[in-house]
Amino acid sequence: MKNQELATIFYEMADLLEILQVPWKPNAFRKAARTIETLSKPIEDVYANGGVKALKELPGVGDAIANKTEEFLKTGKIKELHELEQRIPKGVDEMMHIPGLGPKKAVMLNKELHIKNLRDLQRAAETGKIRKLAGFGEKSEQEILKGLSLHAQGQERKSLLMGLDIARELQSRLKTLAGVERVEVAGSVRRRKETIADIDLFVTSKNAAKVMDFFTTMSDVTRILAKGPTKSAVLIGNLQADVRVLEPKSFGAALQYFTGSKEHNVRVRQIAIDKGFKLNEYGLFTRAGKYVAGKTEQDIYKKLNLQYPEPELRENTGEIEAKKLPTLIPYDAIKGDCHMHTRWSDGGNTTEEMVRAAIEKGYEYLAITDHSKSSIIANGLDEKRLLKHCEEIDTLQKKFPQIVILKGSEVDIRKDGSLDYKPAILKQLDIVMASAHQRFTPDRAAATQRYLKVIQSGNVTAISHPTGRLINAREPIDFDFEKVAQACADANVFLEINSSPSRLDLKDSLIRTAKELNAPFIINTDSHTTEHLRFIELGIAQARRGWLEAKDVVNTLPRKKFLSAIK
Ligand code: DGT
Ligand code: CA
Ligand code: ZN
Repeated sequence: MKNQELATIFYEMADLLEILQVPWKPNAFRKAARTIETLSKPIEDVYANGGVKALKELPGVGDAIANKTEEFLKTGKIKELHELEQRIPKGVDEMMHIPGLGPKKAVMLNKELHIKNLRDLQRAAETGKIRKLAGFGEKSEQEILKGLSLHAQGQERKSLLMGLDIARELQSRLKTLAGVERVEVAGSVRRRKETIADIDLFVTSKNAAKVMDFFTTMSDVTRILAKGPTKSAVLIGNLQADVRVLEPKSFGAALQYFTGSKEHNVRVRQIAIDKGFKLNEYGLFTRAGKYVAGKTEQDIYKKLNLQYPEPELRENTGEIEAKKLPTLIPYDAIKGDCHMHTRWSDGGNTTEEMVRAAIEKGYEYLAITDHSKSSIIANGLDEKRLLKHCEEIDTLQKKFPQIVILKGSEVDIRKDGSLDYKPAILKQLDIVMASAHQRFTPDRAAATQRYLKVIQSGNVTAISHPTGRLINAREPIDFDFEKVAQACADANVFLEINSSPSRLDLKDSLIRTAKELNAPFIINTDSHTTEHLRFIELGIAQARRGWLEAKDVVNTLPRKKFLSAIK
């Protein structure tokens, strides 16, 4: 699967074009990169099945980008990227990827301080050289240091979406091999952790050698890290994937062991010892070494007199002690997606295309929530366009009676805690998602007050991506989360679990905190194309990691009950 590799190239080209101040092209490349990185099927398959024409049907992919994609798939590289790289001073490209630095600042640092790599940058920031430059200050120096450390983390851990996509692709390939019986994914991917370091795959097969040969010679392997008789590791793009071949008799034990987390396993192993057993990746044994269980995970937990914990719960955060574990919200429980964008603001599809895609997903309802007027770069709607958009939705509702189309908005929260539209306008909408997109002064008390004012205004249904973090790229807004969650519980304002792979906001631990305060939840995708509707799975995964049940999440309700719940 070459999606990530190609998307990375296009992002890179966008950045370089931006440094060269080429107009609009950077955004076109970014849009295409986003489409490709979130595509559910391998880009090479799209091309193999339909050629350049099929590529051009992807949102944001036109002639030029389709041809570049073809060039990449045929030759493994894109000539223009290398040409662009020649034109950019050394170090600028690397620097502009640091959160808090853009292309302009990166160019300046190179020009004025001759910074040629991240090590230079770190040293310059630490020794107070940057604050002396025009346009920089002590604060931007601090931000650069913080950005450098965020960047260092980002280099190691990949998004759950990428982990899941590649793991599933590898799983389905391995399943087609003759002699292979079971293939399972373990590790942090199985626990649906928000970021992952690598992919851990487990196979039962009578012909281990064949599995090893196949795995290390797949066309998208960029490097073979290890190849042994029953265990191999490769890089796919820059993501490591490990595979092990096991005996059926110890399959459950290995799955349990390698699913982790390590902290969970330490506890389970201690319990085994306390009960007179020994537990390892080969099975559960008596002290004398007699095999007791190991074929399935359930057998092992049962023999230890423990409830079976779903993988998402295995973090040693109370799942062992809990009197009764929650019945986690099922992956198919969501009945409608209530946060998505169309071409009216910054989405890539028309309203009708989004509606059709929601119907195809089997939803009973959806909400269209384009941006409000303060989101200028996102082409936010002023009042006039908002009302026009509502008319379009009325027309579509007649055309598609099988689904309820809610008129909504993702409304910006302003500095004084007021909303971007007047209450009289908001009253005409079915659903109002309030978003803090702008980060005013970083003042905890003011940020908390701002949220409280919004929640108590009586004009909003939910708070979107409440902490505003971007994984590995942007810190969350600093505010008193418990106070805000409590206010949501009191005012029946929903906290969104935003499923966008770079957000996953709220994250697992905050979901759990809010649940303990009885705050209500809604899980949405914040889709910008029809393809993004599949992100819902990631949001549900985080909800499960936050111990939520279906009843905690309003959009598990069937349409009638849902509509009265959000009134
Ligand atoms: P990751 O890869 O950092 O996203 O997270 P994991 O949990 O997938 O960690 P990984 O790949 O290093 O190991 C997979 C599982 O194997 C881990 O969750 C638990 C188990 N494991 C690995 N090393 C140890 C260890 O030293 N002790 C115990 N008890 N379990 C381990
Ligand atoms: Ca792992
Ligand atoms: Zn949005």
